[in-house]
Amino acid sequence: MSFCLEGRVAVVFGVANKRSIAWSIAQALHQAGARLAITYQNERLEQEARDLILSLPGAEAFMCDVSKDEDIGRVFSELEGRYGKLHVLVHSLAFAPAEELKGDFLNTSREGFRMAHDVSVYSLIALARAAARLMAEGGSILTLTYYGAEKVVPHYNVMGVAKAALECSVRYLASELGARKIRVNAISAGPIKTLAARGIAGLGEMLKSHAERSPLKRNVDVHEVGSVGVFLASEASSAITGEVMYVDCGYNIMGY
Ligand code: NAD
Ligand code: 0WE
Repeated sequence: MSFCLEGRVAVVFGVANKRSIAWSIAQALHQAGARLAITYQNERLEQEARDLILSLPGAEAFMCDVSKDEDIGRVFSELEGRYGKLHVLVHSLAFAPAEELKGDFLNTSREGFRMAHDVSVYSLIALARAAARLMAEGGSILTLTYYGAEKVVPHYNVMGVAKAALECSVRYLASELGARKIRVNAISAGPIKTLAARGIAGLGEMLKSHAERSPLKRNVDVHEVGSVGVFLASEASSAITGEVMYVDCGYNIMGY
């Protein structure tokens, strides 16, 4: 049993800034000894993301918009040329148009639904396919999900439907990739103040209520997601696949 990732190559998708869950996971993987490739979405985030990524010794930065097949193809051919093989893939990204996270779920638009599922769900399938080709020695694929996939969280709306599809995709991918010694799991994190959460109306109240109701009587620290990321990426979790692991201070177990 080992949490050590020395000699392992990991690619992490979804760093926007220092608050990103992807960044915490990347730092933790680095501390465990992994060689890191880290991606950011676009030119808008480039300056901040590149500076951050290059501050991790040995880490390399790549731009990838996961809604573009060409970007995914280019990044994985760069990874193949640079590292030859891959052991860990972290998928830490999601998007729905802002208006879908405000009003009624009943008013979800066709385009909002399509975008949410394309960026937040299909991308896991596309990245897993590209990564699996390079995981000749087996590997571990991780994604990030949220409780709104299974219970109604007001205003999470179409993202809840997308996260339900994401969790289900984790099971189908785990089933198919198991024979190649590739594991696929999701971390269901409690609410954390990141860029993706900051714009949400009522986030402050939600964090307060989460801290009051969770068994541990507090909110999740982003570093606690990083360490579970290392666990799921490493041989310490070698018999765990297709699973959703809660990193939420126990919030999900409560009925009242
Ligand atoms: P974040 O804003 O730091 O990360 C989201 C990332 O998605 C950003 O880096 C953004 O650039 C990227 N992204 C969006 N569209 C993209 C595209 N087309 N191509 C490439 N990248 C794209 O916020 P975060 O909270 O760290 O979110 C990471 C993951 O964690 C998401 O899947 C989110 O749903 C999940 N999550 C977040 C929380 C929370 O409360 N913050 C809780 C549970 C799960
Ligand atoms: O998965 C998420 C957020 C994902 C997200 C955030 C944004 C904000 C900016 C996806 N798309 C967008 N689009 C934008 O334009 N979380 C788990 C954080 C989150 O989001 C909520 C939450 C929580 C928690 C939205 C409503 C209610 C609760």
